[in-house]
Amino acid sequence: MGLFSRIKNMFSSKEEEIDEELDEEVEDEEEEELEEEQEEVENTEEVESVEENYEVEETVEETEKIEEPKEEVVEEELKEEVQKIDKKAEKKARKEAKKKEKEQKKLEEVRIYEKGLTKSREGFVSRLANLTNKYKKITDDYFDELEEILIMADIGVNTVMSFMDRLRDRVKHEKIESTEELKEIIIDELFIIYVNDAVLVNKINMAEDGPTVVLFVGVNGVGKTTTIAKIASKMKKEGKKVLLVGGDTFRAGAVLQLEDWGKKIGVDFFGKEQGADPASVVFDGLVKAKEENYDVVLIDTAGRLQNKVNLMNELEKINRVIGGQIEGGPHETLLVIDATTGQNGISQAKSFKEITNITGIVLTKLDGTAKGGIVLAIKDEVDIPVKYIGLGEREEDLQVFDIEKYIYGLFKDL
Ligand SMILES: Nc1nc2c(ncn2[C@@H]2O[C@H](COP(=O)(O)OP(=O)(O)O)[C@@H](O)[C@H]2O)c(=O)[nH]1
Ligand SMILES: [Mg+2]
Repeated sequence: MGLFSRIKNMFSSKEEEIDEELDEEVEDEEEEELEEEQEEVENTEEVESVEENYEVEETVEETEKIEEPKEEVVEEELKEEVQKIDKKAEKKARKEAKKKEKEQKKLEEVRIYEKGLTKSREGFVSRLANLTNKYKKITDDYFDELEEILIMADIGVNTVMSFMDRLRDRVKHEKIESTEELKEIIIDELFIIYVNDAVLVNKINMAEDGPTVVLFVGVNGVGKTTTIAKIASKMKKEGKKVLLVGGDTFRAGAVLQLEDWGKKIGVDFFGKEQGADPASVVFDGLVKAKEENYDVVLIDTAGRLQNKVNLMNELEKINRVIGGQIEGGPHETLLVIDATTGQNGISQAKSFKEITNITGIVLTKLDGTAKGGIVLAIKDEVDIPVKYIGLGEREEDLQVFDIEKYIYGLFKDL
């Protein structure tokens, strides 16, 4: 079975699988509870034996008084029994609710990918499907059209070229004749472009001790500030103490925009007036973060790419300030790219990679393009892991990037 078939099976039978997973979790919990109960029983037994002794003494002394207190004891025991049963029912209901919640969350994530990739599915993926119907047999014309579709999908010319070479090789060696048969191989090969022996890191690198510093870079309008707000809100929900730092002091309103986001999501903000030196804002922000024990500091920056040297100097200065304040910082430098800008976004990634150490990419607005192939081009042409993707404007639409959900979301109807 091909890679894609496995992924497809995984998600279309997702509900069953989640059930199994959850059952296992619930079983573990049940075991723990059983142990707890056993302990409780042991404790109760001890108490009872003490009571018995006590009763015996009493019996010897005052026989007549026995009746009354014993009834009380029985009543008490009954009450306890009822309470235990109530507690058990309550626990069970809680467990069920928890199970349902987890199930919902996992399905919701797959759904967000499906929904966010609708335009791409209706765009380049449906062109792929039509191609298979148009050509039943693999011909040179078929290959030409396939190449064009993939290039149009923002996969990138170089990536498509080497992809086509591999595909032609496989067709020859495996003696594949029908386009239907090739369809799945195409998806597998696209998947391989991304995975390609690399260890897939999509987790944010967190500091072991002290605040984790994440620097956000990228040109104007790509979605830096809103991405910071979405990530901050997620981290806050995980119980982290988050500080937003308004390092984009260049544009009017940029500082205020981040401050407003902070208020909206209930996360602290540090910033100065428009025009202030970004490095000094970062410096003072980090002093505050250390003094007040923040877990995570998310720094917004201005993205003026028209002057590369300027931008490089500014980022260098900011990096020096961070490194001087926080050992090992910045722990991540995330480049934000707008997926709707296609090859332009790829050029931005290459430029930024030259001027600073980018550790991950946030690819926003994938919901807004019919050419969702840019993820593959980034991997192949820039070789920086995509850590988050934006599949819409809501907070939950920013998802940790998952290649399997992505491939499923794109090709599920093929
Ligand atoms: N549809 C869509 N819109 C997005 C996404 N991410 C950001 N945006 C929008 O892009 C616009 C610019 O975002 P902003 O954060 O101000 O960009 P910045 O200049 O890089 O800070 C805003 O209207 C955002 O709501 C996404 O994943 N999908
Ligand atoms: Mg901004």
